Amino acid sequence: MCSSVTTLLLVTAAALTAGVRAVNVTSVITAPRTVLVGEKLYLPCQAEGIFLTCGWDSPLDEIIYPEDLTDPDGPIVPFPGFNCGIIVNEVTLEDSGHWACIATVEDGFDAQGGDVTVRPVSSWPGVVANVSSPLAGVWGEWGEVQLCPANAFADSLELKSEAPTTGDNTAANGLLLPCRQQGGALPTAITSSMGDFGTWRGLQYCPIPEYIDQFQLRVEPENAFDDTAVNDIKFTCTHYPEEVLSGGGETWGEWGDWASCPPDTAVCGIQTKVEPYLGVSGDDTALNDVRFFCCPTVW
Ligand SMILES: [Ca+2]
Ligand SMILES: [Ca+2]
Repeated sequence: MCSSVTTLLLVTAAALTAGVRAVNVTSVITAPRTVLVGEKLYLPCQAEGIFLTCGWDSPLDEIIYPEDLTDPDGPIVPFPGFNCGIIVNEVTLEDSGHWACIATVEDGFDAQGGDVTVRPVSSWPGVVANVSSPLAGVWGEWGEVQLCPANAFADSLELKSEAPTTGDNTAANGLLLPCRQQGGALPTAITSSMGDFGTWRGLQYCPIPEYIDQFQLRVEPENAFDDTAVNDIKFTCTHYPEEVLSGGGETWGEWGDWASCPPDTAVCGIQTKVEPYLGVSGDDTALNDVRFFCCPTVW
């Protein structure tokens, strides 16, 4: 017993001497997060290096150790894939406050955490802004506004676009936005209206647990030949303004400026402007404009 403690101290001392932290805790709660009563609260945490214990310190100042959570049907279970992570299956208002993942060493600890706010289900404040691309096509009609469920936001996007053809081109035709609750579930997806042409270009995801908060459209101006209006979309996610994701559409036209949700909000709804099919002799354009709705991520 004496020798194992000695070994641990020696190894810890060696790690410190080498300029390496003996333990390094990483957690994805780096920004405030809101969840609704009854949702799951995902608390991923990974501890690397030499540590004695690790667990989550709750707002009630109880430390919950994943290794103690042996009942798979219990109210709190270990988070698979994370050595120090836990999942609270149904949050209550008492779970509001600061959560910190803590790993202890012989002479101290390392911790990472963030604030969680739990709201009653009825308190969804709804849309606070809508944002539109400064550059858009001139044809079509606005479709219905579709909103994510309460406390859910678009965390990914898929573009439907028609690859170049020798006939009448339409390029971008529509968008699909999966909505993810801050509690983690993927309950639904929203689209507003869509054109009849094109193929789905693959879902582009924000880094978990972020949401879409900015977009720009690539639009071909009206011309004397074959019009296509919207061709492609780019977007960025909360806390990752430098990481630009692309819809993978067509390449006619120019990129417009960014349309950005206000601070501490993210995309929770969509409305599209689509030109209805004009028949075999018409010059179709399909998708012409996009409007995103923004809801507060913390309230
Ligand atoms: Ca189009
Ligand atoms: Ca056309």
